[in-house]
Amino acid sequence: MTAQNQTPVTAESLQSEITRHLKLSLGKDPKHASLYDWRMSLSLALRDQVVEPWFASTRQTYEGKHKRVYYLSMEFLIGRLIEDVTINLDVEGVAVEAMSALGQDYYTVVANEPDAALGNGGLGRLAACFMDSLATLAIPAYGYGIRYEHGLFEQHFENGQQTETAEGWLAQRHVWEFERPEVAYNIHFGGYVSDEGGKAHWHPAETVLASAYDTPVVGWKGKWANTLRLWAAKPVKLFDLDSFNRGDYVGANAPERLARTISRVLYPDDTTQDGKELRLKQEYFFTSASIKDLLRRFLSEGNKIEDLPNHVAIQLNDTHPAIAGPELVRLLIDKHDLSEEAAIDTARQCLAYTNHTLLPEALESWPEDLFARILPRHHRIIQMIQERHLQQTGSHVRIIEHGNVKMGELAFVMAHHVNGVSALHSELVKETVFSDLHAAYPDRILNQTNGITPRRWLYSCNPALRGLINDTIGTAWHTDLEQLQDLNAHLDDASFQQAFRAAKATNKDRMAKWLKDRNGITLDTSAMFDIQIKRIHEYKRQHMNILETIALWNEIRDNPTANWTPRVKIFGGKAAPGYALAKSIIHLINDVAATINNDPVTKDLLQVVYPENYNVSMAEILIPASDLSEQISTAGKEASGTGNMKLSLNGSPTIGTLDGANVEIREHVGAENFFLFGLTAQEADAKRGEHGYSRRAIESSPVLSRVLGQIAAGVFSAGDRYRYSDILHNLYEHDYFLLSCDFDEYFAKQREVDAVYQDVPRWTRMAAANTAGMGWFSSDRTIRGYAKDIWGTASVI
Ligand code: GL2
Repeated sequence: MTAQNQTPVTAESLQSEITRHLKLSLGKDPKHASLYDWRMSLSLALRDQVVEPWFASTRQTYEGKHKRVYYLSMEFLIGRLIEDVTINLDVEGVAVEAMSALGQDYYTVVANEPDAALGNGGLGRLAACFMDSLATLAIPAYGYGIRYEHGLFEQHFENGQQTETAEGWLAQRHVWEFERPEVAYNIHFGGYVSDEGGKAHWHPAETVLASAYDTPVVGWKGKWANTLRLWAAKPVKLFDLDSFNRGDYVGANAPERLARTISRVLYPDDTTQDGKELRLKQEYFFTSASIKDLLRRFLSEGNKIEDLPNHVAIQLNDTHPAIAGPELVRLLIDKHDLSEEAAIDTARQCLAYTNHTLLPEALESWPEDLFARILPRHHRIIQMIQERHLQQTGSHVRIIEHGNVKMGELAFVMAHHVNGVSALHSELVKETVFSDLHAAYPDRILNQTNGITPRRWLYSCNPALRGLINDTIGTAWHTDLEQLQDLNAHLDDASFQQAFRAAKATNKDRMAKWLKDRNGITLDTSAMFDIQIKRIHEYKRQHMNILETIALWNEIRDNPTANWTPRVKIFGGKAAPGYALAKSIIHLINDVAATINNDPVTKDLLQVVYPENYNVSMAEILIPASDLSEQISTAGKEASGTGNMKLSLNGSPTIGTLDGANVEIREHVGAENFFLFGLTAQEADAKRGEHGYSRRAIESSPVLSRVLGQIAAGVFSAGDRYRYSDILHNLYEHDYFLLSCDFDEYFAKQREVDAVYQDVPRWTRMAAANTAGMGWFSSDRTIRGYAKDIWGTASVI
C-alpha cells in the first residue's frame, strides 16, 4: 500500500477501532471509561491511520535514494496532536461523529490532551510549523531534538507574581510516539585526547545513552509523513552494583542521575549562567546522537562518505546545535579517515545555519576552559577549523576569543549558507553581528522570511473563518494560501462583511466562554479584544502596553462620558524564571488589572486580563478572537515574530513598529491596513547615542510622566512606592529599548485605532484585508525557499 491510496476512514470504522483500543490497549469496559481512556483510545485509533503513510513515505525515500533534510532544534513546540492529525488526515468530521456515537464529545476529548510544551516561544513553534510544511510538501525530513521529561515550566500567578512549577506532559502515557530501544548511541563527555600514530584518540570520562523516540508527522491529506525523532538520555549501565555492595546506596544511582538530568528540563532561553555546563551537555547530547544517526542511515544505503552532501542537508535551528560542525568533522576524520581539509569541506557542504536573534545575551558562547573540559576533542577541532578559516580568508574574526568559544561564529564558518528570518533581520545580520564574516564570505548570508502553517493557524483553530472563506472563494487556499487574495474582491461587499464580523463574534464568544470556565472572568465581547501574546521581554515592550493602558484609564476617568471605544487588553506569556525585570512587568500588569478592573467609573470601558500559563493551545483560542494585534517591539530587536503573522491571518490588524516581519506584513496587507508608529531601527540606534534621551522624553510627555508618577506613588501597589522602582529606574536612566521615546506616538496611534474601530465597515474591511493579504506567510512558502536556496531538495511526489 502507498500513502496515496489508503482505504478511507469512516465514522463506523473509526468507532470500532476506538472501541477496540479501549478494550485491548486500555483494558477498559466502555461503561467505566474515563475522559483519559477515551482520549487514549481515540489517539491510538488515529495513530493507526498515520502508520501506513509513514511507512510508505519512508520506503519511497529509501527506494528513490532521495536527499533528506535533517532539522536540528533544541525546541519543537508542537502543542496538542489529536486535532493536528484529524485535520491533516481530513477526518475531523468523522472523528466528531464516531465519538458522538460513543456518547463522547470530540472537542472535550481534544481539550483533555496536554500540550507537548517542548519549546519556549517562536523558535520552537517555527520548528513545529516547518515539520508540518515539510510533510505537506513531501520533502523527506527528520526533525531531531530532545525528549524533555519536563517541557517549559507551568506558570502560576500568586498575588500577581509569576511562580513556576515543573511541567509534566509525560506524566501520562504519550501515545503518539514509538520507542526505539534498538536505536541508541553512546554519547561521551570529558576525559582527554591522546595522539597515537598520528591520530587523535578521545578517552572520554563519562558516557550516556541517547535513545530514540519517534513521532510520525503527517502532512495534508495524509499523503506524506516524516519523523520527529527525539532523544532521551539513559544510563549506559543501569545501576552501579559495586558501589551498592560497598554500602554506597546514593553513589549506586549516580549513572542514572547524570543521564536523566540531561533530558530532564528545557532551559528557558534568555537566562543567566545557570546550568551552563548542563546546557552544553544537552546540546552536544542531541546533536551528536543526530549526526551519528544520520551517518548510520546514509552508510546503510551503501553510499560513499564523500557523497554525504548529495544525500544530507542539515539545518541548524539557531546556534544550539552548532557543535554539529565539529562533531561531523570529528567523525569524518577519526572514524572515516578523511583528511582535515576534506572533512571540513564535506561537513560544510551539508550544514546550514539559521540565525534567530541579534540580542547579545542570546548569542551563545562558552568559557573555553569549560568547553575544553567537556569536549576536549572538539576543542582541538575548533582550533583547527579556526586556523583554516583565518588562513583562507585573511579575516581577523576568531571563533575562540578572549577565553570564549563563540557558537555563532562557529556555525557561520561551518555553514554553506546562513539565513536570517525576515528581510530586515537578514540585512541587520549582515550589517551588525556578522558584518566581518559577511565581508569574508559575501555569498553566505541569505534571507528566508518565517512562515506559519495555515493548517493549524487558520484551518484548524478558526473553523468559523475557514467556513466563510470556503464559501467565498472555494478551497484552493488549503494548499495554496496565496489564493486568499481572492477575498480582496469581496472586501466591500456588505454581506461578506457581515459574515466576517459574525465569524469574529463566534470566536470572541468561544474565547469568553473558555475564560469564564477557566478563570471565572466575564468578558464584554462587544469590546475590542486587544491582544499581546508572546514571551515577556523588555524588547517586546509589554510594559509600554500596560503604561498605555494606565494612560487610557486616566483619560477615561478625566472625561468618562466621552465617546470611548471599549477595550479588553489581553496579555499572555511567560518570563524566563531568572529574568527579574520581566517578572516585574508581569507583576505590574496584574496589579494594574486588579486596580482598573475594580474601578466602577471605567469598568464598562476598560478591562485587563492576563490568563496564566500561555501555551500553544491557549494561542489557538485567543488568536481567532483578536481584534487588534500588538507587535510593538523596539525596531531592530524582534528578528521576525510569527505571532504577528498568526494574528493578522486571522483578521486582526496590527499596531506595530517597523520591526522584523512586521515590515513585510505591512507590505502584503497594505499600509492602510496597519497601524504604524515608532522609531525605525536606524533612528533607534541614533537615539541611543543622544545623552539623557529617556529622561528628556519622559519630561516632555505629560501623559507618560503622569503614569510613571502614579506608579511611583504606589497607586497600583497598595501605596508601596518601591515595588516598581526597578522598572522606573530602568526607564529614566537607561531605557535601552526606547519605550520613553516611542510612547507618545504609540498612545496617539491607539486613539486612531479607537476611532477606526467605531467605523464598523472600515474596520471590517481592514480586518478582512489582513486575512486576504497574508497568504505569502505560509510556512509552505518558507520551506520551498529553504529547499530551493539552501538544501537542494524538492517534493518527491
Ligand atoms: C526567535 C525570535 O525572537 C523571533 O523574532 C523569531 O520569530 C523566532 C523564529 O525565528 O525566533 N528567537 C528566539 O530565540 N526565540 C524566538 O522566538 N525564542
